[in-house]
Amino acid sequence: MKTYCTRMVIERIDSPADVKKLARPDIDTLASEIRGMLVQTCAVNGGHLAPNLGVVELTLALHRVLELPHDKLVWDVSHQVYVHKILTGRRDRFHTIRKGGGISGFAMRSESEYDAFGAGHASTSVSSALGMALARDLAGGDETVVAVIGDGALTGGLAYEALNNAGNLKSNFIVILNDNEMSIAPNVGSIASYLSVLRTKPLAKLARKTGKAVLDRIPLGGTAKKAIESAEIGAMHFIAPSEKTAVIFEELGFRYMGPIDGHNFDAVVDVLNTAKEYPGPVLVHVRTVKGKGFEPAERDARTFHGVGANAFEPNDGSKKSNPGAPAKFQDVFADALIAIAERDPRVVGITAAMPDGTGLAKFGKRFPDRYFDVGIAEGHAVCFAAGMATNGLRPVCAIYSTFLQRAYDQIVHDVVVQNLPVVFCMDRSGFVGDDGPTHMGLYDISYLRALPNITLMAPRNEEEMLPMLEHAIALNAPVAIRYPRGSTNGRHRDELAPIVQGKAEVLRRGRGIAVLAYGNTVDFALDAYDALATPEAKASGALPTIVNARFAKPLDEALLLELANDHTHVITLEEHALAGGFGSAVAEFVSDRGLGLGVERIGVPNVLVHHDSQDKQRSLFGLTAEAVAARVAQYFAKGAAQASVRTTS
Ligand SMILES: Cc1ncc(C[n+]2csc(CCOP(=O)(O)OP(=O)(O)O)c2C)c(N)n1
Repeated sequence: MKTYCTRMVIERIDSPADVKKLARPDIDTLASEIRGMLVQTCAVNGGHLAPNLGVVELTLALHRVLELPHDKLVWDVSHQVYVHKILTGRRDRFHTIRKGGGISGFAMRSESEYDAFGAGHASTSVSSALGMALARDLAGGDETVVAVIGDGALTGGLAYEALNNAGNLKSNFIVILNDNEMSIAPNVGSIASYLSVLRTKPLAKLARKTGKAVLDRIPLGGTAKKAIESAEIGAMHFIAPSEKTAVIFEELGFRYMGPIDGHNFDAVVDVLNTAKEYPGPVLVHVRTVKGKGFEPAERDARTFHGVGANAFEPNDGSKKSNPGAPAKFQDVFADALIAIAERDPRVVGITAAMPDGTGLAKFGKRFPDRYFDVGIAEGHAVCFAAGMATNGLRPVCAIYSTFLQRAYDQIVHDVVVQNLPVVFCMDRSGFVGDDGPTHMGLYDISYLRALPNITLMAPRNEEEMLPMLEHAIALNAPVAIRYPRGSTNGRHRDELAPIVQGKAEVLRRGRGIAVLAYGNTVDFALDAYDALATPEAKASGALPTIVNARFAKPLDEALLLELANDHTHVITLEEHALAGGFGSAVAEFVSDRGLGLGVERIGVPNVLVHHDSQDKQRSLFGLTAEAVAARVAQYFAKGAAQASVRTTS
């Protein structure tokens, strides 16, 4: 009897060399097996499903043509690197992606020699790949260097700085523009419109007219030529030489090749082989469909750009509901901003390509004329806001803590130095969970606290968002408000004291030790208090003071002076780096004033925080009710021991 090998093609792929060995029909089988693995894994672990489904053939073609890891392949943002991971010896660990201890959802140099450059933020690929190409030239090397950048990431200014430099340096390297017409939401701006012109008419028509002559001059393989000649396979057209000046990339000194159907494996292989041989910088424009091969993701690439763990059914893409889930900070922020904007026509909202993640899309629906998505352009967003503020508006920039890092000089030079009333709403401040170190919002207090004029605030829970935002807009000066990913545990909903500039709120009065909590850490402090408040503790008065700090700048110095009267210790809590954070501000004041207070700071020491659940990340650094309660209990136990030593001696 004949036996058949039922081993899947994907099981034979342990390195890019195995992709090179595959018979051509096996490539199609492999593509479909990879898509199956992507859907099944993202349904459980969450992740960037639609971007990865869109680059399956492109990645396979790159692995077929390049000699990895000798050649260098750089992925922009690198959220679309899953297929590359599956093909580079990480297939067996793919089920661990984004889980604590598992592989990262982004490219990481420390994870694999095939990850030439780490990323997580957009628009860095052309610069870093160009740097690699120049280093190769200086060393006399021969490796091919390729950057893959999406049309969304191409809205970021850094990419243009690199293109400008590359055209001048004339080093050999390849930029692949993966054009799927989407950022997370539909791509915006004139570059997006320009690409759509390039993608189709009138250049395509023109190319068809002159196509044969053009093709004869381009050293393409047979498959690509046939594909172009038949003009049946997607939009595969080359630009006629006479039209080259109309192509911005040619103007910048690149040889432009495209647009190519990025799902046509053979055509992409041919074009890559051509680009590899071409002297000087080449830009290959491929068109892909975000979510390709999984109908729900093709239909709604925006939702399937990034999905949470266990968020959809892998068989039909239907959403798994999470009844009773508390409103997220991003939604609470959007509602608060809308409420304020209803009363104040000066208020406008700005997002840098994150309309859904920041909640600002909802504001945009209510106030389409006062809503601005500027693309992945945080620096521009901030300077644009500064300009608006000079002309009487009250711009609110909704930008994640980590992405605001991109705009630091604009914050300093354009907003703070001119003391302009721009409000920064920094979602995803603190631990972000499964995205890992590139996305952690752990530095904003440090990088903002050094600046004059600016006020730094953090709501302890969702209910404080509206009054804080009102306060921020009324201040008529730069303000930054930080709040975490998701929501607080919702257990502590005491009545709110009015927000007063630079004033903290004392929530529980104790003695000896005070817990000064900033932002969402107030809940951990209150939980700790509840756990400590036994009848004995209440009777002996061995309970801490709990403070909702509200402001990291200006600090409530009067409260610290007052606490120094009947407290010997303070513990500070923050979901932030210890260096330069809220606790540092407290320690500086205590030291400068020579107050007799011991300061213990709980936060993140000088280490990278890797992907895991937010809860695990919190417990790793002692930001839990249990850890805080244990520290306070230790303090009182020590005090009691000292008291008993005193009384017995
Ligand atoms: C500086 C920065 N701002 C915002 C983001 C959030 N972000 C991640 S992917 C993405 C869209 C990228 O679009 P594109 O490059 O076209 O890739 P696609 O997902 O469409 O393949 C955005 C805005 C980021 N990673 N970096």
